[in-house]
Amino acid sequence: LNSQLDAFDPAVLDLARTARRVAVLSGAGVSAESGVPTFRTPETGLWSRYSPQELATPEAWEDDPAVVWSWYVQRARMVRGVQPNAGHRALARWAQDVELTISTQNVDDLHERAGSRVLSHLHGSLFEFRCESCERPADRWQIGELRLDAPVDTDPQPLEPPECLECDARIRPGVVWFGEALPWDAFEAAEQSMTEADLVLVIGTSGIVQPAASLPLAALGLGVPVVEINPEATEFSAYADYTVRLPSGTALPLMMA
Ligand code: BJW
Repeated sequence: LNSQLDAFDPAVLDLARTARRVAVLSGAGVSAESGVPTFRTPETGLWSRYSPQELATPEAWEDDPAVVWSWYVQRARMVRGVQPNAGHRALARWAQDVELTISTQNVDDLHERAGSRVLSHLHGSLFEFRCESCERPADRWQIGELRLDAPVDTDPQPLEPPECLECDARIRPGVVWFGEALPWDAFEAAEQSMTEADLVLVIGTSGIVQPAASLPLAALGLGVPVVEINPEATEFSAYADYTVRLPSGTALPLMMA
């Protein structure tokens, strides 16, 4: 425990003790200890010829919708099969004592399942599907057919996306792909939470993907202290006031102890 506490600048522990309004920006790293691969982990199996960065694009969807659709169905199943970790749980506990907002780039629901209310899902959700043309949410039975509660298929076959009952276009995953706009309300709410906070935590994100990665800059500009929690150095490290080089499942419970 002592060696883990050595990873903290004492000022970080002071900030955590005294903060009243905490704004969190989380990324894939916060779910890594639950067993969810981060975005920069290479793909295997049916998807091995792509990287996740290539699959999460409108181009991949146009080229091979069945491959992209199957990837999202299996990822939704995979997330259903794992549990929130100590980092997610620590944030949910902390929100009982301070005003804490979570803006996440993650499309999983592990913050919610740990008991947090998420202010912004900046990149959408694995569990929302809509028509690519008329934007009508997919019908309940269509989602039921996907059997998202089933175990991950170890040898998945490409699966054609269902059709919209309204306009016959394809149903697509409710996530934000590269080149697509983020949901404006979610982005604005996240930005406001950063500027109104007295402590910002940037947890488990590589800080590469814009515009989400710029959100903490709004806080920095106002002199709000920003702490990065990530075992590795990132694009964001140079800007952070403090860095905690530990996995979030270790760091967050210690910060709240
Ligand atoms: C741990 C840990 C542990 C490990 N504890 N930590 C050039 C310059 C600037 C911008 C651009 C550019 N060229 C293109 C752009 C724009 C582009 C972009 O930013 N590209 C970059 C790659 C350069 N951005 C966009 O296209 C965005 N849209 C946009 O700009 O729209 C403009 C527009 C305006 C108006 C109209 C129309 C358009 C959209 C971005 C959408 C991103 N979507 C994805 C996919 C979501 C769906 C899905 O999941 O499939 O979101 S991409 C992917 O990256 C996903 C993630 O949310 C996002 C961020 O990744 P994250 O969370 O940081 O994960 P990793 O894997 O990168 O990092 C994990 C970290 O965890 C690492 O640091 C580890 O060390 C750490 N870690 N274990 C704590 N235990």
